Amino acid sequence: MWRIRGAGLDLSKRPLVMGIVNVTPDSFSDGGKHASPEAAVALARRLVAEGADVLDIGGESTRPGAEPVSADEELRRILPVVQGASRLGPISVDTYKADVAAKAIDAGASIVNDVTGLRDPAMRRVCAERGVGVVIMHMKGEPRTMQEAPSYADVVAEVAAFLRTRADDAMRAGIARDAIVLDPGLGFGKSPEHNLALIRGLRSIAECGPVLVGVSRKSFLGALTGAAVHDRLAAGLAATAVAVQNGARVIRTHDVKETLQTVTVAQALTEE
Ligand code: HH2
Repeated sequence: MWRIRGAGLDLSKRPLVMGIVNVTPDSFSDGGKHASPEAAVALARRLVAEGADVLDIGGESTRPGAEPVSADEELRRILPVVQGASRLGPISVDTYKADVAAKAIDAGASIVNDVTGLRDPAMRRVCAERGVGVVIMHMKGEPRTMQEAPSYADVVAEVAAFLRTRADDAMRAGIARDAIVLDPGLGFGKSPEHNLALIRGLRSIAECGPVLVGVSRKSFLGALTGAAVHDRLAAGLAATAVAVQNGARVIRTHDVKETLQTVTVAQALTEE
């Protein structure tokens, strides 16, 4: 079970599908499409109807090269959507700002998805006090510059060590072990080859705790296939199937219906 604020999400039957709701003008694949609260809540409703187990609501793009936005602006974007979507199912808030997380939790979120891996002690405190679930993600550098020649001696070992350290810090701050999900952060300070190595080597990260991956529409899929951003669904589903075989327990995606079919079949074909 993934413990999320007094409730639990069952990670044992099949991998969970986390549907992406980007309330941003500039996300890399869907920027501006759901920027009004009404459009974002309508998307949330559609993703739940398609079978999303969790919704991940974000108000700041973290695509390569993105500039940060203020906490006030992020809250203005997401709060009405968190409020409007919270009766649909469990809500995750995609933020690295402690203030934003606290207000989103008050508005109904029960998971904090932090692309900086709970680096900020204030964020660890907020998550511990409120008993929310957390996603601890690996990122090398920061979005503005992270894709400028990322390098690792052994990407899988380094990402696993980072996630283990950050999970230990989180537990020292009072976050329960079973509230924590780990994410290698595909596309965050990684070359196409680094992303492939991480999916191939996911087993060794899964030994540290339940793993979430986000491959949806990402550029390493384009680097492999030549497909443009809106034409990467099949490529992403192939990567999803292998990630599930290698132990992924949560898949973050824009395309819920297709991803749910993929994880269901991949799970059925995976020997435990
Ligand atoms: N990827 C993105 C954003 N948040 N969170 C986690 N835990 N894992 C990911 O792989 C991840 C994430 C980037 O994708 P998207 O939200 O579609 O784009 P943008 O950051 O441009 O809004």
